[in-house]
Amino acid sequence: MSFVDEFAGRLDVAATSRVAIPSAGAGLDVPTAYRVQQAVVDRRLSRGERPVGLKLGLTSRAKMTQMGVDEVIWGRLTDGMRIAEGGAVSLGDHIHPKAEPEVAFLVEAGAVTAVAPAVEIIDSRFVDFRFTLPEVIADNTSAARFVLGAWQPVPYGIDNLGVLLEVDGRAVQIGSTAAILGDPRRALTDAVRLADATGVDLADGSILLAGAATAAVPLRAGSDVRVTVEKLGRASLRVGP
Ligand code: 0L1
Ligand code: MG
Repeated sequence: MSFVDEFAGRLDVAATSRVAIPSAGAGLDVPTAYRVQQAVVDRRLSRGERPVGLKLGLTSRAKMTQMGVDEVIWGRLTDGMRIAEGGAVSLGDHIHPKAEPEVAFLVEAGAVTAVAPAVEIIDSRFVDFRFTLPEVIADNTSAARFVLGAWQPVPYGIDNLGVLLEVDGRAVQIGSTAAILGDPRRALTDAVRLADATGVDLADGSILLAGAATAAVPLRAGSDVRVTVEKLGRASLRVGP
């Protein structure tokens, strides 16, 4: 078995068995990491999931500095990751999930045609979210689940909208869409460039999660999580056991 298949298999087992694996530290390069990511996602597709889009990660200056990089990273979304607006996510289906507030774009013919508030659930398959940059790329950028609020026309001034993450009605993170690459519309430019460079199809109707506007917050069973983005509305989910 090749290194790529073996590593993808370990990440897949970690996700399905909910047992995190330790970081191996240095040794993996970024191009190989994206091949592992593809192999991880292929395993999901072979179980019947469908690709529905892309997500960007490390889009805030704070996270880039923390990881010592100046490029965003990207992962793939499938229909199996999507939770309906107001739906439930089970804590027991994950390792140590966290919620972060995002905006999502609907991409048609290479352009953004609508935008929605979103909650992304990230769940690293590495112990304690400790990984190298290539490892988190291999791990599909910690992608686990996402919820989209209602699609809206792209409002004027989307580069500086207030973002609120609430748990049980209490504000736990407050930020601005400006934290997403300085302007979340840059997510499209970056995603198109990355898709072109790697041959990934950003098909009509693709969802693009543009990146987090604040730090991520650990999920607790029994809580309600809500993201509100000024002018865009809300996306919410319940956390079950
Ligand atoms: O969506 C994200 O920004 C996550 C990128 C990976 C880093 C992490 O797991 O915090
Ligand atoms: Mg994210």
